[in-house]
Amino acid sequence: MVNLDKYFPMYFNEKITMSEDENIDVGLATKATPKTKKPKMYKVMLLNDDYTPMEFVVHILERYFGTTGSQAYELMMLVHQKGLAVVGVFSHDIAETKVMQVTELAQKHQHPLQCTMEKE
Ligand code: TYC
Repeated sequence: MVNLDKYFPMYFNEKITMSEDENIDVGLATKATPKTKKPKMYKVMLLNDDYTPMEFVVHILERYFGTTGSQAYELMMLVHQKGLAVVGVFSHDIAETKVMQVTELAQKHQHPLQCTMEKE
């Protein structure tokens, strides 16, 4: 039999030659933390005011929040009566974009409509 130790002494140190039992954990470290995290979600809210026309809010809800006309009307009335309502929940970037789009269109039409986001 070839005596490997003679040619490769560096591979035959104490550790390598331990019994299988003693070596069982070598190289088997596992990650305790998961590799993926679920994204934080953000509520986008509309606030009531006395001046923005109801039809404008309905239009906003249909255009940027994917509601049907009747869902939009119901949501608009909820904001109108309660003062505010969550109109959608999105990842940070999408929520930020919705807030910007609503705010820009409201400003363009000189309506004081407020749209904000908040971590869920
Ligand atoms: N209160 C407004 C009105 O009576 C309508 C309105 C609804 C405004 C919802 C803003 O987020 C809003 N014309």
